[in-house]
Amino acid sequence: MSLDGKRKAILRIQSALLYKIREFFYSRKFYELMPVLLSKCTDPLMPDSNGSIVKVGEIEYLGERYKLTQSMILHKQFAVSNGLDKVVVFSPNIRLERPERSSTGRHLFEFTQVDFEVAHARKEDIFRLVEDLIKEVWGWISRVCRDEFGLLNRRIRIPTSPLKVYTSHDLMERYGKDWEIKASLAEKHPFWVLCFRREFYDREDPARPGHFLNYDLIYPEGYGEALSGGERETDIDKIRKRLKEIGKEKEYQEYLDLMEGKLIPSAGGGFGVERMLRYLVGAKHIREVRLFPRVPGERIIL
Ligand code: ASN
Repeated sequence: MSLDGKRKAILRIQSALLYKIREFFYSRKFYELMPVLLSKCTDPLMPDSNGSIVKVGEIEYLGERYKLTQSMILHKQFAVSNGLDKVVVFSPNIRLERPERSSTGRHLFEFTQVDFEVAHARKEDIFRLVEDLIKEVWGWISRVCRDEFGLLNRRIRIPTSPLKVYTSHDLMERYGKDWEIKASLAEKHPFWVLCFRREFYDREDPARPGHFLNYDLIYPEGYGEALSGGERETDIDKIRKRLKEIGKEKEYQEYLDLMEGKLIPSAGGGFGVERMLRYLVGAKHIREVRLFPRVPGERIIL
C-alpha cells in the first residue's frame, strides 16, 4: 500500500504547519520545553473527564504509579513560576476517550497539543498572540502550499484581527446546550468564546464570582473547538477548595505542596495540531490527517 496524492499533500501541509508554528514562537522568544508523558499527576480535565474519557491512563514503574499526560498545564505553571516568562511545548496528550467520540470527527485518544503559557498575561494578550499566529502561519502556508491546497480543492480564509468574541452564556441562550457545532456552522472565521465553569486552575473573575476568565477558540464551518485556555488561579486555597469539591485534593497533594506560595499570574492555552490541520485541509474526519490515527474505540497495531 502506498499513500495517495491527497494523503501526501496533507502531510506536506502538516510539515509546513509544524515548521511555521515553531518559528512563530521562537521569534517571539518563547522557551520551547520538551514534552513530558509521565507524571505523578496530570490535568484532570474537569468537569469534562468523567463524561468523555474512559479513565486516565496510568503505568506502574518501580512501585510508583504515573499518569499519562492529559495536558501539560501543571508543568507550564511550574515553568512560568520558576522564571521562564513564556513557554511552549509540542505536547503529545493521551485522553482515553469513550468510543462514541469517534463520530464527532475531531477526537483522537492520542494527539499533539501546542501548549503555551505567558507570565503575567491577561486573556486579551493571548487573543492577540493567537490571532497573530493564525494570520502569519496560515498566510504563509497558503502561499507555500498552494499546489497542495489546489489538489485538495481547499482555500484557506485568513481572518482579520480582532476575531469576534461571545460568551458561553450568549451561545447557550441562542443555540441551546449543544451550541458548539451550531455556532461554528454559523460563522466564517474562528471566534472566541468566554467563560466556562471548568478546570481547577482557571481564574474566577474577582469582579463577578461564578464567572471565569477562560476561553475557547472555535473554528467555523462546523469544525468546532480549536483551543482552550485561560487566565490562571493563583490562590492556592481556592485551588484546594475546588479540588476538594471534585474529590481530588489527595491526588494533588504533592503538587499543591510543591506550588504553595509560588504560583504567579499567567495565561495561556493549547491547540491541537491535528484539529488545525483538519480545518486547514477541510478533512471530514480527523483520522484523515494522521498517518497513525488513534480513533476512539478503534484497535491499533501501529
Ligand atoms: N492546554 C489547556 C490550557 O492551557 C488545557 C487543556 O488542554 N485542557 O488551558
